[in-house]
Amino acid sequence: MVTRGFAGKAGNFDQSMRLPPGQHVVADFPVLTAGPTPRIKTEDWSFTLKDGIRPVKSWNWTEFNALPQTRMTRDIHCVTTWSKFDTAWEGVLVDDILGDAGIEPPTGFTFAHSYDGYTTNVPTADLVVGKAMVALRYEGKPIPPDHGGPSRLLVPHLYFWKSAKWINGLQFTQKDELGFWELRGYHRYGDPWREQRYTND
Ligand SMILES: Nc1nc2c(c(=O)[nH]1)N[C@H]1C(S)=C(S)[C@@H](COP(=O)(O)O)O[C@H]1N2
Ligand SMILES: [Mo]
Repeated sequence: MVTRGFAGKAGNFDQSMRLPPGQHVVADFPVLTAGPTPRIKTEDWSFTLKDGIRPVKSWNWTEFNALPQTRMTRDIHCVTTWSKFDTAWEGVLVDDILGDAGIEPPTGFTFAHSYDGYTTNVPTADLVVGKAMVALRYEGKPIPPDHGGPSRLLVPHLYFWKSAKWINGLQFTQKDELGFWELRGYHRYGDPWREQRYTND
């Protein structure tokens, strides 16, 4: 009887293990953007890696798409309390961007920049060793503009505001600079498992 009961609840058990505190699962994919959706044509797109104010390397769309492409299927967690399981992305690991630029990460912090002026700060260690990518495709297709296409950062182990949509660059910084939401009361790190929603959580 114990065995049967346990087996019957296996699905729920799996779900609760994957759901951070204070979150609920959604089947749809909500859009959350601070301003209007920018429309960036891939022929106008570029991505720049900077160390402080010094540009290290830039790629156009064709060059960036020629970098090694990696698939990542991950659960994502928005600070507004929705979580979505098994989102499937494809793009370029931050490791492979650094590798193509021929550098090791020079500083402890990274600032992500986007076409809409959005920024977010992430410790560099949270972007490397396969943890994060610049995604170019979602569920096998180009990322829809509302969800950040042509390119978005994907840092799935942190709250989803860290996954900057319409990303056009990563910048290594000496200090942990605060980004758009981090300046407006959200946590500087944003670990969903520790419920780091607001500045002092
Ligand atoms: N450039 C940019 N990136 C952004 C945002 C934004 O307003 N601009 N919103 C963030 C927030 S608060 C969340 S929750 C997610 C939402 O991504 P989605 O619209 O694909 O669900 O994108 C994040 N990335
Ligand atoms: Mo958000």
